[in-house]
Parts: sequence; C-alpha cells; structure tokens
Amino acid sequence: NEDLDSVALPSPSVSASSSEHRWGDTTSYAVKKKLQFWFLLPNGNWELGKILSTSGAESVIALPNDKVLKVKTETLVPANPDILDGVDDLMQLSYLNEPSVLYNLQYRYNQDMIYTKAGPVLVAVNPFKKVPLYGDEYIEAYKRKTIESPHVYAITDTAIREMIRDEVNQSIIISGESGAGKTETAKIAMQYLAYLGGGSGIEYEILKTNPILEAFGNAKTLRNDNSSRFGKLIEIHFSETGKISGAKIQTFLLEKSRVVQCTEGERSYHIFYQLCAGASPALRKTLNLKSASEYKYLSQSDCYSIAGVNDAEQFCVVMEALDVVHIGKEDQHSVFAMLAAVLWLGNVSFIVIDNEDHVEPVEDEGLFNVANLIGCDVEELKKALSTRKMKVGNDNIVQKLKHSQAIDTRDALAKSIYACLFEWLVEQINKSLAVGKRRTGRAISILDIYGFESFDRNSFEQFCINYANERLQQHFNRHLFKLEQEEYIQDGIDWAKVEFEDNQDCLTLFEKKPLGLLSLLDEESTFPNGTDLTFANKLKQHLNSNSSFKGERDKAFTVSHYAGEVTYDTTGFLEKNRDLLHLDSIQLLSSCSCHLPQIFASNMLAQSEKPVVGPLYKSGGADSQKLSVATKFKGQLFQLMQRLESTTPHFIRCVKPNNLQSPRLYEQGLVLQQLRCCGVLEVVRISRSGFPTRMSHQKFARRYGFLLLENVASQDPLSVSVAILHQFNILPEMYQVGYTKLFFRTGQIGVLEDTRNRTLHGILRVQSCFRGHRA
Ligand code: AOV
Ligand code: MG
Repeated sequence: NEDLDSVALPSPSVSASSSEHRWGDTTSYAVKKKLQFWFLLPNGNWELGKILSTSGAESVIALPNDKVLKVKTETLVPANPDILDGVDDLMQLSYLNEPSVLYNLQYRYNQDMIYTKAGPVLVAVNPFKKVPLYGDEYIEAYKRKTIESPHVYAITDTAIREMIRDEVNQSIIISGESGAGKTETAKIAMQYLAYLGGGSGIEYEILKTNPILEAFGNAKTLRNDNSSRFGKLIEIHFSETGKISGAKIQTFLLEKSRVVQCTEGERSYHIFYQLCAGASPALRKTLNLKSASEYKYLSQSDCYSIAGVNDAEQFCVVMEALDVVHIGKEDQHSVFAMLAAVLWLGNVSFIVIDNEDHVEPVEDEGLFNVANLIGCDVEELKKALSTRKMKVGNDNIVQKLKHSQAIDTRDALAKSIYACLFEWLVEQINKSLAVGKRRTGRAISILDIYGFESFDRNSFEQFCINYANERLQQHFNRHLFKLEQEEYIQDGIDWAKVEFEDNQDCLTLFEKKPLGLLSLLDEESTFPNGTDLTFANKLKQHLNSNSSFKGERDKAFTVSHYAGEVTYDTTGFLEKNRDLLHLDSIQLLSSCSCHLPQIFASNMLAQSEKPVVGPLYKSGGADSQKLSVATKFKGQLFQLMQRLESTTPHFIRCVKPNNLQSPRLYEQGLVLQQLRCCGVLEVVRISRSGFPTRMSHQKFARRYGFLLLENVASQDPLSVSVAILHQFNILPEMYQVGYTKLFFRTGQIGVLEDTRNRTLHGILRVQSCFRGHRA
C-alpha cells in the first residue's frame, strides 16, 4: 500500500510532489542511524527489527526472536523511538506510518487505554469487556480537567464548552463498522451530558430512553449481539444556564423485515424474547403468552438466548424505563398486546379451500389470539388475510388469495404493526422529553446509526445501511479534508496537499438521476411487471461502466464501498422498496376496538394521502400513493446532513479489534483495514501539516497591535500583523500569511496570548496603583 509513507515531525510547507522524497529521506536517515524498523512478516503482521548492516539495496536485520534476515532496505518502515510508545495523540509520532499507528493503538489497548486522538478525531478501540474508565469520579476529573487522557468524556466536554462559548449547536458523530462500539460510545457521551447538565431530572428520563429503544430496535446479528437496526439522532437541548431542558429523538429506517424473517444464529428484536421470558403470570394469561420457541417468527432462526444476557431481567429494566418516560400502565399493556399479536400472527397458517389454490386461515389459537389482542372480529381478520378488494371499472370485486399471497399479506401486517409501534413509542418518548417553551435553541446532537455491514448474503437492508454510511463518510471527509483544504486554497496558503479516499463516486452511483441505483430501483418498483431479476438486469445494462459497480451472475450486483466491496442479492428488493400494506389490512386495523391499531391505521392513511412527489404505486385497484422506502430514506439522510451542517462536528471513530467479540484480541489486519477506509492516517497527516489556528489580519492587529514597541509606518492590518510576528520572533515555518487571514501551527498563538495577558495585567496594576495613589 502506498500509504506507507512517513513524515518527520512538523516540517513546513512540503509540497505533495516531495512526499516520496521525504519518505526516502527519512528511511535513509534512519538506516544510517541503525534505528528500529518495522518489517512485514509473510503472515501480514508487522514485526519490530533492528538493522545490523546495510549494503547496497539490502539490509540484514535482527528480529526479536533472534532471527536474522536479509531484506530489501526499501521494504523497511521506520519505527518510532521507545519514548513515543503509546502516545495520546497520533500527531505526536515522529514517524507516521501504518505499522507505527497500529502498534501505538495496540500498545494502549493492551493497557485498557482504548481511546487515542488522531488529530481532531477520537479513535475508540472496542475492549469487549468492562474497562475502569467510566463513572462519576472520571466524569468529575474530566470536568475539572485533572485528566488529560483522550476520552469520550473529553470530547463531550469540548462540545459543551464550544456550544456555550460560540453559541453554536454541536454534534457528536459516531461511526464505525457493525459491532465497533458506536451505541456504547453514544451512551457514554450521554452520561457525561446528563451529569454536567443535570439537575431538572429530565436527564434521568433521557438516559432511560436507551434501554427502551434498544429493546425495540436492537437485535442479535452475526456481527453484534446488540446490533442497532435503526439509526438515531438524539438532540439534547440546553437552557441559558447550561442545564438540560429537554431532548428530541429522531429515528431512521427500522429494519422491519427482521420481525418476520431472520437468518440462522440471529434473533428478532430483543423485546420479544424479553416479553416471553419476563412477563408476569397475570400478563402471560391476558396475552395468552407462550415461550419464545412456540412462535414461528422466533423459532425459525433457532437462536433464543444471548450469552451473558438475562432477558427476563431486561424486561423489568424496560418496564421501569417505560414508567420513567411517562408511558402509562394502560399504554404499556397495549404495547405488550401488540407484541403478542405480532407473534401470534406468525403462527397463523392457511389451508387450501378450492382447486384454484385459494386459501383461508386455519381457525386455531393463532387466529383467535390475534383477533382478540388487536380487538377485531375473527371473520374480518380472516377476510383481510385471505382476500383482496379490487376495483375493476366501476365494480368492486373480491379476489381470493393464493397461499404465497396470503403469507405475504400476513407478514406485511405483522411488520407494519411492529414498525408503527416503534414509531408510536418514539413519539410518546418525545412528548415526555419535549423541550419547554423557553428554549434557547442550543443543543448537542449525538448521531448513532447502524454501522457498515457485509455478510455472506446482503439484501435491501444492507443496501440502505451501507448507503447511509457512505453519506456519513462523505460528511466526515468534507469536514476533515475538503473544507480544510479549500480554506487554504482560498487564502492562497502554501501547504502540503493530503490525498484522501473520496467516496463521491460511490455516492453518485447511488444518487444519480435517472441512472443511479436508487432511481433505477424506484423506476422498476413502479412497473407492475418489474421483478428482482428485471431490476438486476437493468442495473447491469446501465451501470456496468461505472467504476464502483459490477454486475454479477443472476440477480446480484457488487458495489465498491469506501469500507470494502459488498455483493447484494436483489431478491426481495422491489417488494421491500414498495413496502405496501394493502388497504384491506389498514381498514382492518382501523376497525379494531383497541386504540393502538386505530392510531396505526390513521397514521398510515395520513402518510399515503399526503401529496407526494415520486413514484405512484397502484396496487390491486386500491389506490395507495406513497414514497418508496429508498426515496424516503434518502430524503431523511439529506435532511440529517443539512442539520449536521449547521453544527460544529466532533468525530468519534469506533474500531473493532476482532470479529469474535472477544476481549484482549487485537487483529492487526482487521484494525488496519478500518483505519484505512476511514482515512485516520490522512486525518493525522493533514492536521499535522496544517495550520489549525486562524485569525483575520484585522482581528490579529487589533488584538496584539498594542504590544508593538515601535511604530509601524503603515497602519494597515497586514503591516501591523507582520510587524507583530517579527517582533515576537515567530518562526517563518510556524505561520503563513493568507490573503485575508493569518494561519498558525498548533501552540503558536499561545505565546502571544501569554504576553498579551501579562501586559494587560501590568497595565491594570499600574492603573489601580495610580488610582490608589490619587485617593
Ligand atoms: P455498534 O453500535 O457499533 O454496532 P455496540 O456499541 O453495540 O456496537 O458495541 C458492541 C458490543 O461491544 C457491546 O455490546 C459491548 O459488549 C462492547 N463494547 C463496545 N464499547 C464498549 C466499551 N466502551 N466498554 C465495554 N464494552 C464495549 V451496530 O449497532 O451493529 O453498527 O448496527
Ligand atoms: Mg449500535
């Protein structure tokens, strides 16, 4: 990899073309000094070695196991002196190269120091065990700044301070692959905010939303035992005095297919197992509840428990949390009834009633329980599950369903009930957390979405999740690379351009109109005869020349994401994108005597009645007009990015050290791949070669001009500024003069500030002496 490049400590204004040069230079310097080197072993791991001798292009090196090897000198990568082992910030490394970064993170990880700064970004390596870094004592220490070590608390503290100082909203944006630790990190940040901004009691409610949303929106996947299956932005509002005044949660696209279908070894949403394991005898009786293994939706994946998790205990935690966010006992009971109804729906089966393969639901406990739990007539339920009303010309006719259609109708109803329940819960939580009228508008948002996923088989859900991650990566790039570099160019600064992996091509592949993945998907979804196969063929026909796209055999295609290639199987794409719930099912829900199904029905009707731009779906004569899932999601993501753009971002990158969810296991290759795809090295490089402190000529002249000992001939701000820089002997490589601003390297402005403060104090003392004298 060409990333194997190294830079000595801040060297000013190196141009991009000299970067190879630089790398060669430091190597030959290090070779001459017989310093330590990294040597790549055949197994892909880096080993530390010492040069014994060098002749021509070859060197003899000694590895720690007393092995002596002859290697090509150019393959050696300089290592940092021991004194730099485990530095807090990768910016401090003398040699910035991949093995040194890997080693530094590992060195810290082995000592439970899971956080490291990479310039402005916090890197968090998942410990997969309890680490003693959290709690009130630590929070106090970070608040009082008696600890300097990088931490989520420190980042959160900075966000609070900048919110108050600059009067600008802040965001904490957490990214990383599935299982890397985003959700845990988000909770740690919330803990800190609650502690510092607490007092009104609302902070306690905010923290309690976590167990609720995790129970209803998280599930065990092959990647993560507690994987978020929805995206979440929580906006925490503050009053003028810096106290939390309320919060608002926005969620993104819940993976609802999981309710009716999940892969072997995975589970459906936690709450189902919690309910089955933890419901009181009375509740079991009213809901006719059985154990999880009796429900088809839960038994199909043959996985009921999670190591180290007690579902029954968790159920109590969730019930308590529901109390805290003011969801009344009656509503709670309705929620559990909906969950039980979903489970029983999965057990509804069908029998063939005529020789045309039309079916009817079997009248068994499944059917009766569903009718009972949602409060509808059994006959109405039977009709909704086995027939479809259609309009042909001016006539209304009733079409009987075949087996597979009936199953789809049943599953669509179960998914809708669950998704509506989730939305309703979030709405109730938001009502409870609502910000009072006297809001200042100052807020800190924490973003925790589902991480990048790549399984053996990837479907529409992975397609959406990975698209969201591309968007987020773009935001990250924009802030850490593009905006920074654009500012240098605008101000005519001489600086080292840092190359980074731009993911714009991949985003374009998704978003381009009319020939992008999303547009083509929507187009095919509107065709009555469109199938997953015609969709896949259409993609191949139009996109095969695209660098990020590759058509595969049959119904598959591959996308080159920033985090790696993923092959998607289009099976189910169209149906999931259309996401139709038949009008008969909606009408069934609105006819129910229970209040939740009624609310769900009216929400669904409201959604499909809204005038929408985008594809119009006509299905079976029942007009239902509705945005496709992908288009709605894209719109949500755009809105999200817009909202984030108006905030000062703080980035946390979570890294997964192994795929086994095991403690103490650090796989170099896996970590390296994650560091590469999010550009951690480049972030460090740009921060180091950059000039993070900026001040306009005017402001600089105004702030420090009075320190000048000699009068400057011209009074224009630029001349004054330059005179100040000269007087204070600021080294030329430590600053740059732009067209409108001065740019400084880290720490430079500190010297001037000190002098300014000392001088101001001196003046004040003199003044007060003078006043004292006169009195
Ligand atoms: P994710 O949010 O990034 O995945 P999680 O935050 O759920 O990942 O973390 C996965 C697991 O790693 C947790 O359940 C913990 O066991 C462990 N873990 C993470 N961070 C810590 C920490 N700071 N201390 C101790 N254990 C931790 V996904 O939601 O799948 O993208 O969709
Ligand atoms: Mg998560």
